[in-house]
Amino acid sequence: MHMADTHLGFRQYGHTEREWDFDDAFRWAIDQALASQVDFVLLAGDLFQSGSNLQAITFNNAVAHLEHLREAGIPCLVVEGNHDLPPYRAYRTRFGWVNALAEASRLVYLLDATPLEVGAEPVLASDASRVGHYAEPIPGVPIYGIGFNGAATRAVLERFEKFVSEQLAHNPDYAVLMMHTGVDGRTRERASGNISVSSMRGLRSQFDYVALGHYHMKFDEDNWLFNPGSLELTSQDLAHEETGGIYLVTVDTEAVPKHRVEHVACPRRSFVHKAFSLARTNDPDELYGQIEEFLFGEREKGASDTNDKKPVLSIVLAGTSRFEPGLVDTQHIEELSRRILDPLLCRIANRALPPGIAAFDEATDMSRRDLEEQVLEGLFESHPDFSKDLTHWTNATLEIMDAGLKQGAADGICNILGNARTALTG
Ligand SMILES: [Mn+2]
Repeated sequence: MHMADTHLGFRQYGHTEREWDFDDAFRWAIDQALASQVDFVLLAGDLFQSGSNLQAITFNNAVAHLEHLREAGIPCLVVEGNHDLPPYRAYRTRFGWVNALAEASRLVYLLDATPLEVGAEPVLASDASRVGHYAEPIPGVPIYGIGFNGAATRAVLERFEKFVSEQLAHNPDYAVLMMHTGVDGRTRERASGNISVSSMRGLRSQFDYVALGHYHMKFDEDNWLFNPGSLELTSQDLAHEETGGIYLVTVDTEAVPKHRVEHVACPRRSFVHKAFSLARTNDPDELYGQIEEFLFGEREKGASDTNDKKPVLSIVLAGTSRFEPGLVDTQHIEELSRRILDPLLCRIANRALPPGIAAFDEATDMSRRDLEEQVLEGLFESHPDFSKDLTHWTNATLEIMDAGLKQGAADGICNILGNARTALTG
């Protein structure tokens, strides 16, 4: 089983219940490992939300949950993520939380093998010493790890490739490389610490499975690179992505391909998010009506949900308002929300701009989606052919953008446009 980014101790929005959600998700993943009787677990970094400010109870819960794996004789192999780093890391010691859990026999900690001098033998982690450069939970199946290396990632990978070509001359039955790193092209930001799939090519013949962590959305590449996604939702911005979870991997070295990989989504608290544009609303009462209608719709949807956790609700007011946006009573919106949807918590952000202001400067904590919606609305609003069906064309454009990003064929995009036009003209 492969998981990553469990972020234990994340008190999202300052809410204790959210902290327990992350704990529940971790427990769920461990239960999956137990139920499937896996041979070993890979945890590709970011076990904790904050190694530099780790609470005793969070550490204690990790110890307790991991104990279930130990009792079942299932080793849990881990690399250190950027969130796991303890404070004072630079101060003479490399001992961190992951070491502490290895000392307590809860984890097997895989250190980067790359700093090794050429010719030096990598250290095999064993039951006696649960820290090493690689582990072999099953004879003939070596697992190597590379933790978070930030901007040095590319250089570390080059050294690792050299190390592998010199040291791994023997032919293992099945080999795994576990890494905590981002991959180019998976978010719009380009981070210096990312790897690109092409830069990994040299390792393709040496490793059968690359177990990634770091980015919180689920993705896989080439039946070779696997990123399970964070178990719980760490940011509203990722709510539209496929739900993160675990990979259950079945290996048959005689078969082609050698593995069968199944992703199981983690049952999560639901997030309900909606942006209302004040560009389309004449006064606060009309807005309250729209919100009420939306909340009733969500309540209906939630009724058929098997998840009994109350949702996290977020409502954003955006756009250039037709009236003074300060007239909106956010407390009233909160009361409506509590009465109709009864969420765990309700976040309301009024980012609407007063009439006549076309610019927006408060984009910092808007989701990308809201921002795009706002920009498109602004563009369509100023165009006589589109302004009367603003929402319609905004939605159609967002759909086309999505299709484009997913490398949709031109035909698919034409269909979306055709459908959008037919919907208006009948
Ligand atoms: Mn993470």
